[in-house]
Amino acid sequence: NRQKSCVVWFTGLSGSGKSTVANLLEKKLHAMGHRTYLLDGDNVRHGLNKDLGFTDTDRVENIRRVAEVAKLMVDAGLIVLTAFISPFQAERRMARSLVEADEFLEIHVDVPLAVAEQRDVKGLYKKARRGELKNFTGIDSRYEAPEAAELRLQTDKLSPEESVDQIIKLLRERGRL
Ligand code: GGZ
Repeated sequence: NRQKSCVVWFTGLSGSGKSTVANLLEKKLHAMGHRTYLLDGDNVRHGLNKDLGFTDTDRVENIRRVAEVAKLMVDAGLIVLTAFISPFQAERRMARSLVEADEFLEIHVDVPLAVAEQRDVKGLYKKARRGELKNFTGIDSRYEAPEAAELRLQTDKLSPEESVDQIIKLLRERGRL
């Protein structure tokens, strides 16, 4: 089970399915005997980044710190999964630049805004539409779709299992597993 460490960087709207796919991917990788760490809002925005909100400036800093932590974890030999909206092209490019070219896989979890808004698991889109939540991605804060992601997953057409299978296939093709 000699794994080569890397970053699997998920990007997509709130409600696109990043966390669902990342959590299932982590479960499968564990079952295969790989050592991973999943960075997401739950373990980063409540701790390391609890001083940050959702202005453009704060999102840039959020992603900068996540990218630096991901790099450290790659140095430690882990397969690092990150699940943040990471809405801006420039910060995703920066995150990529911190590791070797073949160590960064960008996964665009892509659903139409209407689908994410329809799901609205936490009712945040509704709040944003009512103006009770400012700077909400897709409503009054921009999302720059990736131009050259290694993989695009349309989670309104794929099951979580199918999405994970595609990522594992890609990791194998790229010699990471
Ligand atoms: C977007 C927000 C906002 C605003 C709170 N805009 O669906 P969720 O709830 O569980 O995931 C979203 C999460 C986004 O945090 P990230 O750290 O991934 O964002 S970024 O990469 O842009 O820094 C959402 C919740 O936080 N949330 N307010 N205004 N999402």
